[in-house]
Amino acid sequence: MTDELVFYTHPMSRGRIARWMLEEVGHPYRTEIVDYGPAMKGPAYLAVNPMGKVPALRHGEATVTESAAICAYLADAFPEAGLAPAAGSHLRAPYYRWLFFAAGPVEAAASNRMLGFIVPAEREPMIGYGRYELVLDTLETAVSGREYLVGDRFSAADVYLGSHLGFGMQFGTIEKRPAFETYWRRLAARPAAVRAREIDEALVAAHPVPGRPAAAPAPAAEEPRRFSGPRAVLQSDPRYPGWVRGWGVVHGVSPNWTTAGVYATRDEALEAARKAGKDYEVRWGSYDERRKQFVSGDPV
Ligand SMILES: N[C@@H](CCC(=O)N[C@@H](CS)C(=O)NCC(=O)O)C(=O)O
Repeated sequence: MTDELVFYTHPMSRGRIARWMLEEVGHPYRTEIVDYGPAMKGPAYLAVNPMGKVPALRHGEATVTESAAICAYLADAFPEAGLAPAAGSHLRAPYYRWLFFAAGPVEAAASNRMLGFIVPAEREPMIGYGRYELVLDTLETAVSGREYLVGDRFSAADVYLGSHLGFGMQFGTIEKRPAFETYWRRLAARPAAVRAREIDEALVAAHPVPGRPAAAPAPAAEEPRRFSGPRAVLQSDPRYPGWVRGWGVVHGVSPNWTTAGVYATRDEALEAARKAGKDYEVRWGSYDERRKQFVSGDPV
């Protein structure tokens, strides 16, 4: 058995976090793309990760799953990359703290936010993350006025927590705050981050997400439909004309919106919004990569 690194991933997944970490480490690795659907849920891949989820990493006889664990494992397995403070040093305190904070409270708060779930105030004491705003305020304190989370060096904690901030702001699950944007801009410009992004972007077309074929019929021009009540926002993806990234519910008049990460045709998404049984206003527009914003001519 060699100590080959085998990286199981999909270009549209949290595997992007692990790919960035692999690129930071700089050790050669072999990528196995696992497509959503039967390949990810079949016996061959379930033997690697019984969750049937990506990413996963094999290193010789060792297997590690969970993006945060993969980042931490790689930092320890390749100490020459300098991506973790020395074992036993006091800097392990912030290192573990922010890695675990991102994998636990941040991930849960952002996921619930995406689904429109708000923790009732009386339940906050028993929910690990308490309240979404509390998590964001804590993150803001962590990244404000400093370059990196741990001492004055970039580490695996920046890869993992930074990814949550970056992807979260991109998909609308983490609200944009100046401190997050400053921190993320610096991280996203790192050569390894750029390389990782380019590798995955190049793989997207050949590995579509289920329910979202590579070529979909172009949508007919449609007037935005107006309803009262919470808003469902449809976000189109320029790479897949005619298909929407998902639909989400925005309560009240808010510039923030959420997506459910479900891929569907526009009509399916409209139908799903209708079936939700409430009144919805549906905005149809596009996602401006450059400005990272939903663009719609339709006034809210
Ligand atoms: N906690 C895991 C989450 C992994 C995960 O949910 N991966 C998604 C893609 S981002 C997946 O593989 N979904 C496929 C499925 O569940 O069928 C991690 O951080 O690695």
